[in-house]
Amino acid sequence: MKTYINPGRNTWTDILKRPLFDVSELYGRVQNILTEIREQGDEKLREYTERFDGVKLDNFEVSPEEITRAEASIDQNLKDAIALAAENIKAFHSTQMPEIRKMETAPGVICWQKPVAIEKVGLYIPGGTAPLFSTVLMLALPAKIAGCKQIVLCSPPDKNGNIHPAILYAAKVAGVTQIYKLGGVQAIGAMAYGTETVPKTYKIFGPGNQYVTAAKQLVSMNEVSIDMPAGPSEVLVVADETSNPAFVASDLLSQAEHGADSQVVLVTDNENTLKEVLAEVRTQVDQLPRKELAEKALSHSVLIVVSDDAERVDLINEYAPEHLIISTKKYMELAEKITNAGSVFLGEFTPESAGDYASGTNHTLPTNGWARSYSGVNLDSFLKKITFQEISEEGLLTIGPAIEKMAATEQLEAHKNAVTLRLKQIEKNGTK
Ligand code: HSO
Ligand code: ZN
Repeated sequence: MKTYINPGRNTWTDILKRPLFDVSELYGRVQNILTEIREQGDEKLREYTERFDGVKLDNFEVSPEEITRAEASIDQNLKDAIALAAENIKAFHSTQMPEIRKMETAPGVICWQKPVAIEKVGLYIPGGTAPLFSTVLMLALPAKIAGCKQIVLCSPPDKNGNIHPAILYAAKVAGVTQIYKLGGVQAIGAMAYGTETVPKTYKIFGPGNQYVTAAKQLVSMNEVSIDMPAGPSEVLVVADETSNPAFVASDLLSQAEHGADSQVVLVTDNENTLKEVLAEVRTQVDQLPRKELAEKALSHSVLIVVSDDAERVDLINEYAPEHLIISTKKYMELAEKITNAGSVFLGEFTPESAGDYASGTNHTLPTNGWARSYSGVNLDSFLKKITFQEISEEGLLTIGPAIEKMAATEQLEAHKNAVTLRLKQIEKNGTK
């Protein structure tokens, strides 16, 4: 890990550069696979599943018997943990349902906005070294609360043609309607275009490797929408002399163990805290089963001392971390000044893991600086809002002349006429 003591502002961009995540060089290959899936459907899904996942499948859909078997194989403690997490995620996301508020913008002009669920959504859950069944809860529960009718989930099969039982169980708990054994580009293509087996969806959510990310970007250009641009996971922890160095180190490492391209950043106001945290990171990383991945992530991570309070705030906002943990004494003072971050964790007993699993907030968050303009996944991500308006004769008398004038200035005569004709009739017949 590199350390910096009061680096000049002009060096911040360089110091805080994320590991490169440009998938555009994959576009050509990924687009070819997508085109084949679009044109030949299931046949190509079968071919690519055999090639990339090493398993021949006649049927991609997970059967009710497989779900029952998965459920039976999961121990009660895990079921209880999933139940607790699901309750909190449901509670938090339920409060996000917007109310319909009819309002009169001018006398007789009534406008309102109605949230309507996206009818069909596609969720992608990666396989691999860590089966992220928690992500199933983070995506499917809000989809259910929003009222999405079809919640399709794809996750790659292992060599025996199975999906991890915890993923299947979480999908059942969260109300996923169909589960398919499909990974990578095949899964994204299937959910974007639809095939004989897999229904077409309207918005695709979820993390994935570089191929999945490239596929999501490509299909979002003309087929479906996607949750947000993806990049490697990251955390920025702010600590001072009151912080517990072991806690801080464990937070840095919990993000570092996600993958070699994860990035972790420590920001503190003094050199002593930096040294203590670094020593703890070294001790703890040695004991991790995923030590190798974590060490790779640490190799491009940074520890920074910024003595000036205002500068510290500026540096954090400039970096726009996906996760921001503030373990300083006066954490609320700093929290109020945060303008760019995906999710903020306050005080020394609020680890990022809480938000990753069970506190109720969503863990699908903007990475790579996208927190400057994107929110993490929330109920809104599964809704669109339709506006309605109802105008009375009185209402049109109030706003009509302004519309006529504006339309004429834009030289859009038909627009103007749509008002003029009605105003003339009102003039003739009077208002009711
Ligand atoms: N920290 C990850 C989410 C996750 N962590 C899932 C554990 N499981 C990205 O926000
Ligand atoms: Zn995590």
